[in-house]
Amino acid sequence: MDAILVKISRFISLVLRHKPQVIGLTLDASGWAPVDELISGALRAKVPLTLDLLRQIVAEDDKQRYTFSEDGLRIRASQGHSISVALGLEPVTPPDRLYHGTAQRFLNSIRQQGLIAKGRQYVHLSVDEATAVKVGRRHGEPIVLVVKADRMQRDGFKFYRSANGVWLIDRVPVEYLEIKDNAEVRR
Ligand code: HQG
Repeated sequence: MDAILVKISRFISLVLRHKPQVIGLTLDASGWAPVDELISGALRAKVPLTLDLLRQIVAEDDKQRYTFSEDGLRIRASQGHSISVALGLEPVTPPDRLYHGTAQRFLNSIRQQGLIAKGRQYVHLSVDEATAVKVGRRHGEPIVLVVKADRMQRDGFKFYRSANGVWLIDRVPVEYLEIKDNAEVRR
């Protein structure tokens, strides 16, 4: 995706996940925003957004972060919110193992508290280790934690999967985590 589109996409992510108020937008309870209001708000903020560009961003975004409503009149982020939205996801059975990428420097705290959502609504997990390494690298020297999702599910924890395939859960207590040897991650 062009640099300009990436920049606009970052702005849309800020608005739809974290701060709709920066362009005077209000999301509904499920996180949807009217497309025309998103575009007019972006233009007021000097972000050169058009309907065509928005369609291109939604279609080409590397993580498929955004979804249009069926009628195409509304848009929302599929996951990643810090503001509270009801995505309307049903609990689903996870694969036996899921992965969470984090930074080495958080390990001591994670050993004490398990994984918590911090600024976001959910803890984010992936089905593959490669994705987890990338996610962890955003924060520093990456390390991948294995989540014993089968045991968690048996113990009554609810797992959700976003429209773009990210696994979401409220928290992961430390007894369900395996901390893998970091040498494997660096290979
Ligand atoms: C860590 C990106 C200390 C957690 C990615 C993570 C993802 C703790 C950081 C999505 C902790 C939160 C989410 C504890 C968790 N003590 N640190 N007890 N529990 N942490 O960015 O998972 O590009 O909110 O390990 O690809 O890194 O934005 O979460 O390192 O899917 O679409 O606290 O964001 O997607 O960081 O990333 P984040 P995340 P986008």
